[in-house]
Formats: sequence, structure tokens, C-alpha cells
Amino acid sequence: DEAINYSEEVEYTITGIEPGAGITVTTEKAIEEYENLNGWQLEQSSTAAMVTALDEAISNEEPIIVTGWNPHWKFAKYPDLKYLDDPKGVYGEAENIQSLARQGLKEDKPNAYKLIDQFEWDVEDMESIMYESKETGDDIDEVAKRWVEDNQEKVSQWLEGVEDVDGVEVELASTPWDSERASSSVLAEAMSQKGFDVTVTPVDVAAVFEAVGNGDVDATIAAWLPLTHNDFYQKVKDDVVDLGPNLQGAKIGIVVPEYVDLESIEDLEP
Ligand code: PBE
Repeated sequence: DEAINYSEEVEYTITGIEPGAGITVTTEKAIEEYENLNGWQLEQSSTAAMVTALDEAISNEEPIIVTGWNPHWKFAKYPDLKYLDDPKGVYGEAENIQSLARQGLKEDKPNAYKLIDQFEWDVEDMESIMYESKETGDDIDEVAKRWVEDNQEKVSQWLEGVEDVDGVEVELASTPWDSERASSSVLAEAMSQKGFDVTVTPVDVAAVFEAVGNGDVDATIAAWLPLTHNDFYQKVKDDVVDLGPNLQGAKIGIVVPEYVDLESIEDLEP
């Protein structure tokens, strides 16, 4: 019984997502830093294409190696997925999703600032919205509104001490992934309960950081730090106000189905 050479079977290719994603940048670093990955390809397309490829591979029990992350519904839908160990720590350790405000927001719109600063929730909350949207086919925005209705206890903590306003406009920059569509929709809905008029603009990661740094938008709640978006963050860190994590326990890395009998990134063949 000859051992399967998974690396050869996947043609030394990691199935990735959008070129502008933090996980794409990080995986390119991994390909450089792990000698056994020198010469490997990161196939970049879209999250939808990655998920389709993963789904097909799992249906046929074929080898596949993808860039993966939490929060995401794929771990609920395919419970036998695993992260490969990352002994060099290229993908970091404890990752958070953080909120960043533009300079001056606190002075200009103190109640908006306070509410955004108080927004925080858990991996399970975010994943439940993503999974429900995936399973029912309902738009993330719709599911997020239901979540806010059903979780008023948590939401009321974000609203604590925030005064009602009359249509104060707030602009949030966000990324187009389901995770951030969920968080931005939830926050927008919670803010509307206090009378804010929130606009969410989904752009690529680089543009999110630029927009908050320039003060073109009021805030973002979509910053994956300290690692995933660090390159983008470093460029604007002196021009933004860091409001800290809104979600702790996020994760990115290289993910395979359980039947791919590998444990570590170092097990991949050159
Ligand atoms: N992600 C999901 C994004 C952020 C949200 C991990 C795919 C990334 O920039 O990699």
C-alpha cells in the first residue's frame, strides 16, 4: 500500500481566494518561508470558486488544499475539515477582528463612536448568521436583522449609555466577505435602533484601511489583526483610532479535509 502523495495529486497548488485578501498575502509569505512550499502555486480567484472546489472535492473524496478561516460556515457544513499545523507561525496565533475609527469621530459623533466602540460579539454569533444564510438562501442582511431581533440582550449592551439621535449619518467601510457583511449589517441594524442612518460600503481590504485613514468613512469593524491585515494596517496606523477587538478567536490558515492524511504545512512535499 503505497502512501498517497497528496502534494502531487493537488499539483502543488493551494486553492486560494481573492488576490486582495489578507489570507492571500499571508499564504504568499508561507510559500516563501516554508522551504518545502517553494515552487508551490497559490491559485487565486474568489471565495465562491474556492468553496465550490472544496465542495466538489469533498463529494468525490479527492485531495484538496485550500486557504481557510474562521468565522466561516464551512466548518459547520463540513465538520471534517482541519487546519494544518503551522510550526513557523506564519498564520499567527490569536487573531481578532478589530474596530478602527477615523480621527475626530469621537468629537464629531460621540454617540456613534461610543456605540461602535461597545460593539463586540463571538465567533459563534457571526458563524450562526453565515451558516443560516448559507442553509436558507436568505440574504445575509436579512438574517442579520433577525439575529439583532433575537439577541436584544447582547445588542442592548452595545447601546448602553448611547443617546438617541435623529438620523445622524454614519459611514462604515467593510469587505465583501460574508463574515463582514454579517457584522456590518448587525451593527447597522443595532445603530438604527438609536436613530443612526448607517451606510456600509464594501470595498477591498486595502481600500478599507485607506478610507478610514483618510477620514473618507467614519469607521470599520472589518480589520483582521494583529496578522491578517497587518500590511494594510501599518500604512495607516497613525491616522486611525484603534477601538480594539470586536470579535476574539478568529483564525486563518491552510485547511484540508480530514481524509487528506497530513498534519502540518511541513508535511507538504516540495
Ligand atoms: N478573510 C475573511 C479576509 C478577511 C475576512 C479571512 C478571507 C482576508 O482578508 O483574508
